Amino acid sequence: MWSGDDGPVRSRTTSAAGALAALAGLAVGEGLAAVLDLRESPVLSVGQSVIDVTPGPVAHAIIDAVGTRDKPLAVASVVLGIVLLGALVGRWWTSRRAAACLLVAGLVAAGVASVLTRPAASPAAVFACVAGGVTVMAVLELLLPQRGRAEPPGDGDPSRRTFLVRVGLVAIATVVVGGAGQVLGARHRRRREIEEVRAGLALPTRPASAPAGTDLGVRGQGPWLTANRDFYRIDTALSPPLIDPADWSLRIHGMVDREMTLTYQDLLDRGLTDAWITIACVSNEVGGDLIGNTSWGGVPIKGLLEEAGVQDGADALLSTSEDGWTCGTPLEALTDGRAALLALTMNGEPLPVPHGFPVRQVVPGVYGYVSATKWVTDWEVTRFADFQAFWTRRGWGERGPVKIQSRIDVPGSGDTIDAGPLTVAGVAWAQHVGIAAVEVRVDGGPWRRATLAAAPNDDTWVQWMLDWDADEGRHSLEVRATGKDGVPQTARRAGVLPDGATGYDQVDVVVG
Ligand SMILES: Nc1nc2c(c(=O)[nH]1)N[C@H]1C(S)=C(S)[C@@H](COP(=O)(O)O)O[C@H]1N2
Ligand SMILES: [Mo]
Repeated sequence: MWSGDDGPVRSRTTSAAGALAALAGLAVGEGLAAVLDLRESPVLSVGQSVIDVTPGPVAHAIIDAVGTRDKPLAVASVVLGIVLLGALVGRWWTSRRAAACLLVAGLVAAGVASVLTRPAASPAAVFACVAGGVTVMAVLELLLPQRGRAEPPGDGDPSRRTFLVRVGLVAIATVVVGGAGQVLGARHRRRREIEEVRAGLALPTRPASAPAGTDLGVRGQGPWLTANRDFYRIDTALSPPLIDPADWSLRIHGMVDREMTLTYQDLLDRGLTDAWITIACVSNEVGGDLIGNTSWGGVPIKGLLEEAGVQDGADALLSTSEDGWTCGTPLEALTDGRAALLALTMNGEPLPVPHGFPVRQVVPGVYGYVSATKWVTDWEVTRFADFQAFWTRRGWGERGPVKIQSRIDVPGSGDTIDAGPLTVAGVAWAQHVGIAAVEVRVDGGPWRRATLAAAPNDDTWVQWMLDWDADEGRHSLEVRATGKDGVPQTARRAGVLPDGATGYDQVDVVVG
């Protein structure tokens, strides 16, 4: 039985109708975005705005908790938020129509504000938001028409059957429109096109195998050479920019003698240099896996800056990606002779789309957020005093040099292992300084020196291993590294904010 306008059954019905109307509105907005070839749908755009306005520490806590699932989470939260607000609109629809309409208008306004402030703003995106809002109201008008208080529909009431039929029809239409948008979506078509262009590129490199002696091959330890598909991915892009190399260019300007614009072919004409480089994220906790090592192929940044002619007084390169992310890199790290690359390839393949296709930066010795701009399209030679980049504005350190770190991979934390001989193994890194030694201690005892694997240069991580005769009981293993500059890793524990975590990685095991 329906129990009158304000009863619990009625309010459950109106909430459900509102939620369905919100889903229908989303389907129409997203479907239109797909059909109109929008770079970013309203939901992606709002999700992206949420990511952009999230304060640094909160963003970090979220990445920490959910890892690289932060993107689906952002989208899911936006959808859930809209559905919940839709339920409220539904509840108000018959009793407080003005408030309900205001709430819908507010949601549309938030969507419009978001799509208009994105770098890929377009009037068509405004249209998609408005159409979504109109759909919400149209569906509610269909499902919850104003009716006289004298005639509440009962269970066998024809108006209830009509209601249910309409709910069913709207639900089917929502799924069809939403699904069609996904399948026919221009973005998906575009992604396929770009993947084809990428697959068709014949670049003068091939996948390399790990140099002899770099991989100790200890069971349970990850490989020295990280496969592209296993490489960590961190960026603020909800959907990666899709750029055809034929359309790509890099503008170099600011404190330079000669402004330049480089095309993809211009880079290929200069010839590609290959370099083994380990890159790491500043958000990598002690013991964490936001780090990867591969062979990058590209044009040395130093030579390009020399061509442009850096003027006196400049100390920073402000790089911007096609989707508006910014990053400031110390000019020193780009010109002191280290293998700082404008990279086109990753492990012998054109860069995968999520890793910056067609062109990104890779700089050994500084964290990704101050150096590794993916989908890069603009370089301004400037001064740190004159700008703040995406993450520095959110409280992260200005220059971001990588801190020396070491990690125990085998055994794993909490493992139960058999008593007897065992190989403890892991990795250590201090890019552009190099690792001189790695030591391990058990239960706070004396430090014992581990065996180091080979490394082709000082810009990659180094695998290490140590034999341990484990006796029964609970044990705690710790590791520390010393750089080739003689400086040991600090024991002092620090979190990742503002410029990278410190402290020893520790693994507790039960030997039984
Ligand atoms: N355009 C763009 N480039 C970016 C980022 C980003 O958010 N947008 N994130 C940076 C950060 S924080 C890191 S750690 C590296 C990660 O590179 P990867 O995803 O290829 O591992 O990319 C850097 N380049
Ligand atoms: Mo990062």
